[in-house]
Amino acid sequence: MAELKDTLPIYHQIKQIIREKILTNELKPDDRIPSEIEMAKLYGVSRMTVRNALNELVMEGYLYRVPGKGTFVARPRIERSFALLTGFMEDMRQKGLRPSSKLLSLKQIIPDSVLRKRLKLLPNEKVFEIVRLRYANEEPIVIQASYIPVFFCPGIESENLETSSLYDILEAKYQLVLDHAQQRLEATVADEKKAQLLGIKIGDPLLYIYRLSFLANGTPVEFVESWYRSDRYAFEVMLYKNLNLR
Ligand code: 16G
Repeated sequence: MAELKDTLPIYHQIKQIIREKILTNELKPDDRIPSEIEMAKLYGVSRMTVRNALNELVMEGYLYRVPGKGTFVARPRIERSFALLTGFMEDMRQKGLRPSSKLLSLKQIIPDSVLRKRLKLLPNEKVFEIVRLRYANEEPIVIQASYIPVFFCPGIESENLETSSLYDILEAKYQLVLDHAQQRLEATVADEKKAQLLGIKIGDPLLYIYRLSFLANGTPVEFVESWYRSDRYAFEVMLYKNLNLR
């Protein structure tokens, strides 16, 4: 029988043991963990106790269940720091993941009044609406809708937005160097369309993020709405007591 320390509730100790095995890579993504019965025997506890520990690990995103097959180790969330103004492809490459994108639509539209104000446009100035589904290692992670005034990037339709980074194109072809951005993050849930694109269930949690990016002189260039799978993506923010950044 495996050793348990007696200071913490038993289910909590079992949870810690499994969590540690995941964090130290002893248990790897998609490994099947022993069944409730096997673990109950191993630790000399009831099946209910094991189930409580596993339920919490599922809720915290460390494990996932496949009905009829068992409980498996989840892939770690992709963590992203807020501080740097980088694009999706660059972020993924830095993490050693393979980024790819599917262009869902690219068209010119007349922005509604909210978007027009955000991008400081005159009435009738059009924007490109670029909608992409973006993957890391072939797994869908985020749906992104970018809005950029047409006068900033005429002809962007002929660029390959599936294989190239939008930020790279803006910089290399249109000499638009983004300098800072305002970003907002909210919790939401997947509707039918988003669930289908992201390979999740309707009502599953999503991180909704919008970002308005500016040139160094304060001109807004791009407004983006993103819907991230919250089981696969996490954001981290560094906080300072004294802010001397600018
Ligand atoms: C990031 C940005 C998004 C930008 C995209 C460009 C967030 C929340 N969003 O995903 O605003 O449009 O990168 O990526 O970080 P790309 O240069 O790879 O096309």
